[in-house]
Amino acid sequence: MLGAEYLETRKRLESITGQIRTLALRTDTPSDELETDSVRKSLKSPFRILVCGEKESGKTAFLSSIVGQSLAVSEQKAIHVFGSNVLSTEQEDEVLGYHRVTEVGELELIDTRGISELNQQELERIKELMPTCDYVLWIVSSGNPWASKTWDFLTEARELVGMRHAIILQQIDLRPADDVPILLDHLRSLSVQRVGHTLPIHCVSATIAAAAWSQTYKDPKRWNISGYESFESILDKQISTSQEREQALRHAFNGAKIVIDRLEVRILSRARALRGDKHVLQAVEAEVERARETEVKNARENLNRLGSVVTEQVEHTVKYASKKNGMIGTLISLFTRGDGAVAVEKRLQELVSESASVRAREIAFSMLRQCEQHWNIMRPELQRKMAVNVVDFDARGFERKVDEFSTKMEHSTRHALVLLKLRRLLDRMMVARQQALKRILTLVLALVSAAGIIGYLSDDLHNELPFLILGIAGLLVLWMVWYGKKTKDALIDDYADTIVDARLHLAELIENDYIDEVRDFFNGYFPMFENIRRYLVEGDYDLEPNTKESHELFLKLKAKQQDF
Ligand SMILES: Nc1nc2c(ncn2[C@@H]2O[C@H](COP(=O)(O)OP(=O)(O)OP(=O)(O)O)[C@@H](O)[C@H]2O)c(=O)[nH]1
Ligand SMILES: [Mg+2]
Repeated sequence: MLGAEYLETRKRLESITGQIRTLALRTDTPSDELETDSVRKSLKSPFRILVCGEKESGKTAFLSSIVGQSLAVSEQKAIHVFGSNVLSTEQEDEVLGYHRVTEVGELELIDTRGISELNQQELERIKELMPTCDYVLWIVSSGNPWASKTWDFLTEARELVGMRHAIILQQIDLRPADDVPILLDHLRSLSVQRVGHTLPIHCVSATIAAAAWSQTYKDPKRWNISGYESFESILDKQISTSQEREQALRHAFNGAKIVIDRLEVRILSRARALRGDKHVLQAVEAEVERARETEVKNARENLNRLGSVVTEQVEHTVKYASKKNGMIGTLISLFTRGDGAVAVEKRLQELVSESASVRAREIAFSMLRQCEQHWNIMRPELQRKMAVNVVDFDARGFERKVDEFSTKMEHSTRHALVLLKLRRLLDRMMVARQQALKRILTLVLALVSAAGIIGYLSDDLHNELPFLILGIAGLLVLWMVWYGKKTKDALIDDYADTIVDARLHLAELIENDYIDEVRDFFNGYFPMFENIRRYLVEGDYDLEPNTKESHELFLKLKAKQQDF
């Protein structure tokens, strides 16, 4: 095919520019240099070949044999353009007709009416077309190669076509082979006369070339004999080295080069921006971590506050313990198994864990306020340095953390109280007291019983023994009351001291849980960084293939530069 080599180069350049445009679109990089009509034309414009010659010189037959397709039309127009482009740049009118013929591919073949039958307006129109053509071929038939009108027009139009024209000596099959050198000599001297130098001359026979075409292949022997083979290869070379064509490619190449350079800069600066964003995020995360560790370091104060909830409940618990060890409570416990210490401890646990929950809430809310303040200071700076939107403080998320914190600390305190085994002492003291009182009571009851029995068995109404025994029992009861009160007071005091002493121990027991929960509390920041992290990950995800692609395109483009 005509211009195959050039077309191959152009196709590759077109594909590279297409890829560059896609990448530019994907990375939001302006690619205006590749969107211009001139670039589009440089990469798309078909090869224009225009034929001129006398009537019946074989112009239509010549063009038809190039594509193996009859281009004869019945329309009586001076110019017929045959192209495959749906959007032709040529306007159809009474002088020019456009015919879509897919077989011509990247060519655009322009046939004209015989020169002697063209009026001035039509001649002017042909002259207008000439500078836009890759090649103008002057068709002369071997029967009449000195066709004067053709030579006159050639002379007139020589400035318009520059070096892009040649003579086609058509219908050579009608002449004996010996005549051809004579005709060529004649044509050469004519061209020197008319244009000052010898024009390229190609001897062809459209009839033989037409016979070379078959449905599926082109008979190489006939093609060779027809003269089309050598005509095509010469024209091919000329097209490939054509300055206009080279300039068109260079124009598109330059546009592509500007855009690829811009893309490289863009991708580089994006990579730099992403790296910067990553550092900013890391710095903010480090700052959050520092704030968290400071909070952990200052745990002691809050732990003491939490531990002190146990001392705050001393009064209530002692009151309850006192009730359990009061007269009625003690009497009941003397006759039943008694749950005194268990109930007191249960009450203590309830009171302590409830107020631990309230205290933990206070602590968590103060951490929340601190975090909020901290975020409000960090946020504007972060936003200034980052392209992505930096979210507001996630108060809701942190409130959830407050709930979690207080629930966990409530559980932890309850558990720690169990581990403290405060009940043991109370239990021991209460059991000892109850046993002593039980023994005294038994003795009182025995004395009362003995007094009763003696009184019953004695006939002497004035027997004083039973009354004496009853008196002793009465004294014993009084002593029991005194002893009960004394031991109760001692027991309550001891228990209160134990609880007060437990404060520090409690703080120690909940320390690890407290630190874990503080650390977890600061995880409330995580969702606020999520969109930034996603943005960075997506940026990285795009960046790598984009960088790779832009490098590849750059190299491909560089390689293409060698072609012209
Ligand atoms: N023997 C032979 N005859 C040819 C050849 N090329 C064309 N002819 C004949 O020459 C005549 C004119 O051919 P066309 O191709 O119509 O010539 P044209 O220059 O287009 O003529 P107009 O459009 O009328 O100006 C036709 O009868 C063709 O069959 C050839 O290579 N060899
Ligand atoms: Mg014709």
